[in-house]
Amino acid sequence: MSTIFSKIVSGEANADIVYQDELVTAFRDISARAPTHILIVPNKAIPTVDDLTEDDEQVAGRMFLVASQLAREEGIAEDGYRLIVNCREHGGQEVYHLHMHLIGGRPLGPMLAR
Ligand code: DGP
Repeated sequence: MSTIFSKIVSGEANADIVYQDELVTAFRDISARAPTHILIVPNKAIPTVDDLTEDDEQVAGRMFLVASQLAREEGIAEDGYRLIVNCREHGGQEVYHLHMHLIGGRPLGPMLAR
C-alpha cells in the first residue's frame, strides 16, 4: 500500500529533501521534535522493519550510513544524536513506509518515558 513517503520519494509530494540516492531519500520531518529531525527512508516501499529481507541488506546499511553523514553535515555528530525506528502499533509507527528518525541538536533526555 502506497503512503505519503512514496510520493515524497517520487517527487509527487513536497518535502524538504536533504539527501537522495538510488536507494534512500532523506527529508525533514514535518513535525520536528528537535532542531534536527530528519527521516531516512528506503526508496522502495518496505512497510516496517519487520518486512526487511536479506535482499534489503544494502538499503538497510545505507540508511545508517546516510544518517551518520547527515548528522555530521547538520553539525550534531560530536554532541550526539538519536536514531529511532518505530515498528507497528506498540512501536508507535504512524506511517507504514520504513523510516529512520535522525534526531538531535539538543539533549534528548531518557530513551523512554517510564
Ligand atoms: P512514526 O511515528 O515513526 O511513523 O513517524 C512518522 C513521522 O512522519 C512523524 O514524525 C511525522 C512525519 N510525517 C508524517 N507525514 C509527513 C509528511 O507528509 N511530510 C513529512 N516531511 N513528514 C511527515
